[in-house]
Amino acid sequence: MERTFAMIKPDGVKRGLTAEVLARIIKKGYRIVGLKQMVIPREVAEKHYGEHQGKPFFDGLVEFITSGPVVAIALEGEGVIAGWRKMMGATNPANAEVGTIRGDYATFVGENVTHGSDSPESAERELGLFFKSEELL
Ligand code: YYY
Ligand code: MG
Repeated sequence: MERTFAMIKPDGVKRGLTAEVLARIIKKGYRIVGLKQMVIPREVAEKHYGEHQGKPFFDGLVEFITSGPVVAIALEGEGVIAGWRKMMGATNPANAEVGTIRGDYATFVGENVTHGSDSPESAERELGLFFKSEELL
């Protein structure tokens, strides 16, 4: 069964969207196999977003993602990697369809509420960065 790494980013937690995002995941039928609220250490944030190192938004992105608590989530389900990306909507909320999380709850690309792995390889890598195997039930 496929697994992915999902996250409610600091803006989502701060704005009280945790329950709304978790409710959408649960109602969709994905299984939550790991869940924790945490402040991401800078080294972990830099690894997590390693593919964006050197881009103009990288420093701001690391600053933002470490700025407050996030909710780290491990999800399991049929086609969950692409399915969770679809539920989130486009990276830039201006392009995200109404009905998606980013389409419904965000206006600015720098604060777009949620994260989701974009491939099986990044899912495995990101789950390993955020969860020990014994934390996944
Ligand atoms: O995977 P996803 O979050 O949809 O987008 P990425 O292209 O991986 O970028 C990661 C993260 O970086 C994005 O969610 C917001 C931020 N970002 C930005 O602030 N400005 C951009 N031009 C592109 C991305
Ligand atoms: Mg990405």
